[in-house]
Amino acid sequence: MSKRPTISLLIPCLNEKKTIARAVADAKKNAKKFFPKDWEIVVADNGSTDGSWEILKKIKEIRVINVPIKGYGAALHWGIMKSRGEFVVFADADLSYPFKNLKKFKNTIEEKPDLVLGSRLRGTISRGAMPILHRYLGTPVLTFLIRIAYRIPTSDCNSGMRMVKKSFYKLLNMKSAGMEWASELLLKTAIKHGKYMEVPIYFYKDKRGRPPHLARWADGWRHLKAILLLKPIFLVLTMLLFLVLAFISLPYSFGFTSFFLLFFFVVFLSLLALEYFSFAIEGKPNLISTFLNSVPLVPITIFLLFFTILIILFLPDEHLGTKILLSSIDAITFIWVFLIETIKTHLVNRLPDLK
Ligand SMILES: Nc1nc2c(ncn2[C@@H]2O[C@H](COP(=O)(O)OP(=O)(O)O)[C@@H](O)[C@H]2O)c(=O)[nH]1
Ligand SMILES: [Mg+2]
Repeated sequence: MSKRPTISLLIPCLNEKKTIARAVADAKKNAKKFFPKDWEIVVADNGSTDGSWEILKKIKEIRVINVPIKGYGAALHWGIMKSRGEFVVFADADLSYPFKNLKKFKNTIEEKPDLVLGSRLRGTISRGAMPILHRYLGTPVLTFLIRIAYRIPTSDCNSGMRMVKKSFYKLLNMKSAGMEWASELLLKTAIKHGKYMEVPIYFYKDKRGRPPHLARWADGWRHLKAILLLKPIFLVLTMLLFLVLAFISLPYSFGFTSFFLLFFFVVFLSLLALEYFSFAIEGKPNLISTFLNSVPLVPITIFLLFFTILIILFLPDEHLGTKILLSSIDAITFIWVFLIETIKTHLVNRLPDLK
């Protein structure tokens, strides 16, 4: 096998027949210019059915990988794991991130970075390239949250052009297959104290003339969830916030107090479930999993249910609010115990797959 190249240029592709050939040509031109004889191009195709695959098969000097799982994160994960370069630079197939940006990434290599992010917001964004909502709301809000919570000096957390050191990437134990893979990569770099750098890049309007794959609200929510879940302290803070709000609203409105109390309870149970779930998946016990494994959850819940039903029965109807609050707490507890018990039977104590 030939010598390992310094750089792999990776392009994720799902149904991009209009632009894929030009994207690969742009990658090739700039790879030759900035890394003569020291590059490879990898395209991670996600089961394109529009003819992209047929186009790719005809192009020389590239490697096309068939990714069996759907999702932007899956495509990039597969691509990075199959890349041979010491560093992997990736960018969309829609011609929005020109590969002339490669020069900036190249200049960082001597500083031995683990992750270099191409910042559009510190670079040059051409007219109409980024929807107003993303440029002035979505990306800045998520970026701000990540900066304060993870202490990583990022200016554009959603950028789709980045360079990662392959040996570092392998340590990250990545999980997300969707767009939130991008947040996971950034956050885990912060958690693992990887060397993080940024370079300003050019960002153009994509040339494919159809809507992006990105589902704005669903993907935004998934990014936010990734940000919250990688640091459970956020859930603790949210919980405390609801408790404070419940306390503040107490003299004014029983309705609001109940509302905040219920949300406090929901976040609290979510936190416990999350820790239990991570124990079930990773197999490493934590404080909460040890506790939940040692208490008889089902009998305790049944006892609590009876107890509250009695209160609801015997409390006069003027206390309708209290009755509704208690019923809601019961219902939530019931769902939660059901969830935890299902994790126990289906994940923790499941039968092995015997062939
Ligand atoms: N969303 C999505 N993109 C994929 C997938 N597989 C490959 N891609 C590629 O990932 C890149 C990013 O997608 P794009 O629609 O441009 O997202 P946006 O730039 O965030 O609006 C494109 O090159 C897609 O072709 C997939 O399953 N889902
Ligand atoms: Mg794009």
